[in-house]
Amino acid sequence: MTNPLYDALFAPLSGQDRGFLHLPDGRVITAAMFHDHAARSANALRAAGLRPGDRVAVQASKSPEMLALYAGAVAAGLVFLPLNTAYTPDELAYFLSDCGPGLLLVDPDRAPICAPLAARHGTQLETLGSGGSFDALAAAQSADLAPAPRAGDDLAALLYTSGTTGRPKGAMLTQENLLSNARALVDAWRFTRDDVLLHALPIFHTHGLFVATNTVALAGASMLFHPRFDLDQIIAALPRASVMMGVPTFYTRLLHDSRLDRDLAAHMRLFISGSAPLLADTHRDWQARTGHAILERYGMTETNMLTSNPYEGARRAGTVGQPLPGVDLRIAAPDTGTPLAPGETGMIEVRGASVFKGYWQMPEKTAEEFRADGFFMTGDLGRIDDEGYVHISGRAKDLVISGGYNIYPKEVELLLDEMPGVLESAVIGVPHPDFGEAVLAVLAPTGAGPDIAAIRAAIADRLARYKQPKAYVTLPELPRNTMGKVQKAALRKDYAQYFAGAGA
Ligand code: MCA
Ligand code: AMP
Repeated sequence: MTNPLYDALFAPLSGQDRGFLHLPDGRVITAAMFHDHAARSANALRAAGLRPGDRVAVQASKSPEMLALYAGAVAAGLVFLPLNTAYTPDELAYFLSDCGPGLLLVDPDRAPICAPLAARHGTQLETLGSGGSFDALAAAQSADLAPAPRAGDDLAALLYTSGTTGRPKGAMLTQENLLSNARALVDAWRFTRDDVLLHALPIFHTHGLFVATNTVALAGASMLFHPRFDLDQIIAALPRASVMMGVPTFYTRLLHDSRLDRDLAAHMRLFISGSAPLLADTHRDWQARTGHAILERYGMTETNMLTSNPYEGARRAGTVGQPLPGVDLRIAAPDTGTPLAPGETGMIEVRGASVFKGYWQMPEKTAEEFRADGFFMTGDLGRIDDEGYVHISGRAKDLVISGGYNIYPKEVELLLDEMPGVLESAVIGVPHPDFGEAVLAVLAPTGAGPDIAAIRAAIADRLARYKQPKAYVTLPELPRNTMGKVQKAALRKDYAQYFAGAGA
């Protein structure tokens, strides 16, 4: 039996002298070195007692070691669970209790904070990178590897997405979900082994981990592997790259820099944007400055990539393009699931090989989000125009996307509602020049009213920084409709200009 994802993505790297990861400090990790590191990581995971199907959680800085751990986990048949480095120990505790990983890997400096947590959940703890304990364990292993046999339907990864109830759900992604999507993207975006991807995204989410690295690995291409988006470093690296993938904030930050011009982008073949809406103005400004039309695509953690503007043909500003091969996409009435007439706006629903298997140990929640005929309800609202391009017009789900990170207001509101002086809260996303949307908290007071400084301090250790409101306003009461529901749309309109002057 085979291990389809490992066999297609990572086995072919074996013995190849070509560069695979080019690091900003000048170090080059060849494909062969990466392969061997992945093989040692797989053997180390086994030595730690993990068996196929077990979860391995990692909350660590972006590094070649972390990417090799992912490849090693796939090789060993484990379920890879990457976690945002911004999550606080409180947030981490939830993931450990929800899916019981056999092993948690963290940066060495986080070990003292995470050790009691791991002990409480019966999870082994190792440290990764900068001479961590797992690196030592891996170095002691052989690079000979017998990959664990896996079927396409077996899980390869578990990625948590927050929910409208405030309780994160683990999206179960199979080998086939990931592999089919990587194949579709290599074809759609014409990746070849000559490509060099400028990689500055985090690798704990679908975009940076699967869309970027799976595509590169499958194509036999290479990456300029940057720890984060640093404007100067990105500008310095662009002339050596052929493709960049980014969230819209990457593009708006670059546009604010006078060094961005046609010469700087002359070596590039393709700029891709996703994870959040790219403003049509950004698309046009980018084309005017660089001569390149950004290719916008759309996807979700649960579904992988669903649509893409064409490689050849018109890349339309303000649209996310057409469904990728293998993706059935329809627009349906949100309440009933009845398909709507062409051009009408409704719920975007999808079906296909890249769509996940369900939420970890939440069969009821899973059933609620699928129609009887197998279509998954994305929670995004949109329409398909007469040339087949999908336009996203809004969200049926209460979600804020800030700089490409998702924030579910409910999770923040539950914390704010507990604070002294707060009767109730409404958390909304309003336009922000740098992050696209930013989180604003609207509070209704009780008693002496809220102490904002105290609230900021109280949530600091409980909520990842990017989820924390960038500003607070207090109103005598929250606006409600006749049904008693808080009118968030009205609040979003009232505060649409709130961050207009914020630095971009
Ligand atoms: C950082 N901060 C943020 C964000 N990032 N606040 C809100 N939203 C954010 N995205 C906070 C910092 O903690 C800091 O807070 C302050 O804002 C300024 O930080 P700064 O140094 O400017 O930020 P940065 O480190 O430069 O990061 C901005 C970033 C980063 C480069 C846009 O957020 C990023 O890499 N985003 C990509 C997210 C991503 O990969 N999403 C894909 C999800 P303070 O100063 O108060 O301490 S996958 C997905 O969505 C689907 C499947 C898809 O379609 O791809
Ligand atoms: P996540 O659950 O983090 O995978 O985020 C998925 C959500 O990001 C989708 O349901 C959309 O709301 C949003 N999204 C991703 N790509 C785009 C895009 N190109 N334009 C608009 N929204 C997008």
